[in-house]
Amino acid sequence: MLIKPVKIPNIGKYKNVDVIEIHVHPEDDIKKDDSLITVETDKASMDIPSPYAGKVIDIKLTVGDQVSEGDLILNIMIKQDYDDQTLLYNNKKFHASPAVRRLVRIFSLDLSKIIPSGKNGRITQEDCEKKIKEYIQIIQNTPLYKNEHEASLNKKTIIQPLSKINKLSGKNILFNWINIPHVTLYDHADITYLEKFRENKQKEAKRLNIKLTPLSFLIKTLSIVLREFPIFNSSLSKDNSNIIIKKYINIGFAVDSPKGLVVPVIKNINEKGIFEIASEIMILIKKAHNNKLQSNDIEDGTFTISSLGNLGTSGFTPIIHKEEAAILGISKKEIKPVWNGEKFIPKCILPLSLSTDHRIIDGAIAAKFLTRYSYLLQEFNNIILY
Ligand code: CAO
Repeated sequence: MLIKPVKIPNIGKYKNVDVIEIHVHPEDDIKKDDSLITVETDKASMDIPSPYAGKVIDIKLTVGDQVSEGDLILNIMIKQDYDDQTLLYNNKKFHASPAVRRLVRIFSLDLSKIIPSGKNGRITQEDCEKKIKEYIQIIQNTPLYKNEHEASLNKKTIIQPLSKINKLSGKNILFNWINIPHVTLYDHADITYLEKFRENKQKEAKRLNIKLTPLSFLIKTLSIVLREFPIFNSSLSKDNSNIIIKKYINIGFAVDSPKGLVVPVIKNINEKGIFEIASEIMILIKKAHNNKLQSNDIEDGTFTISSLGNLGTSGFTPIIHKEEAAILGISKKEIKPVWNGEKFIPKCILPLSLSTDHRIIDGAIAAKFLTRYSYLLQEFNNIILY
């Protein structure tokens, strides 16, 4: 799929004409030449047709706006097959290696728009990456609303600057969302025993000054499954031609800090016990809340866990971090009736969601990973065996 802007075409000598009707809505599937809007000049009204078939993403105009040639009407998601036909035709004319052509296919790039820097006009991987970065920049710099500053002056809206962390994490999140093909699987785990065990250890934790939440148990169990499924503890090489499997297990955990989302990392989990992990979690959360995280605290993660369980939610799609292959989302545990073959019994159920990079991990292995994780959480008393 490719997102394309649709702009006001050449409308002759007219400028600043009124938009009097909008015929489409976000999410509409439209055909090429369907009417998008009607504009009115002092002489006549005219319909502006869609140059593409596809799905409307968002509409950038409202009735009453004045528009001229080149103004943005809406963004449209073009159907892959339509896109492929036009791009394939264009792209055949240019020199590029199979690896570069693969990248071009993944991102639906138009080679005619890329300036070649290779020998004899060859388009290199770096040329493609430069173009992708340009597109990301354009998306980031496109204002949400055409008249956003005017609206603010009229006190209809409030403009609130993003924090430094929001800006930085937003940039990374956008990059990861665009560049990594995500697949998310949902499951749940029966953590009744684990929660009883945790409850029994609270006295000891208190004595050690440790806050013992489910997170350290979830991280410890995760490290065992990562050892069993090393592909989940990997990343793609820069040229996308190799999988780099890491022998160390460093798990990052998302923290909702007052300045925005940060992800400190606990290193070498396999060498640590649950109290030690819980203690590190406390230290890193404190640093995150006081804006004191050092680069060493947030570097070298191999897998991330994002827990919204303390806040609620029954499921969500976590976004994979750059240089990782998957991410685990945790939602709110709940006591639910579970049928044991004879009667319903109350069980503590924890919802899980796992997003994987489909280039590295397909749905089948993701399902095995998640099922195994759920099993180990349920049979937490056996964890010492692995
Ligand atoms: N279900 C229900 N309750 C849960 C839970 C779950 N899955 N996980 C934790 N809780 C409970 C804890 O047990 C604790 O209860 P008590 O105080 O009674 O013991 C309470 O929620 C608060 O826990 P906490 O927040 O102090 O600690 P934590 O280890 O559960 O979580 C952290 C730490 C950093 C993950 C969390 O504070 C946080 O910031 N979460 C948000 C992460 C986030 O924003 N992710 C989204 C990324 S995508 O935008």
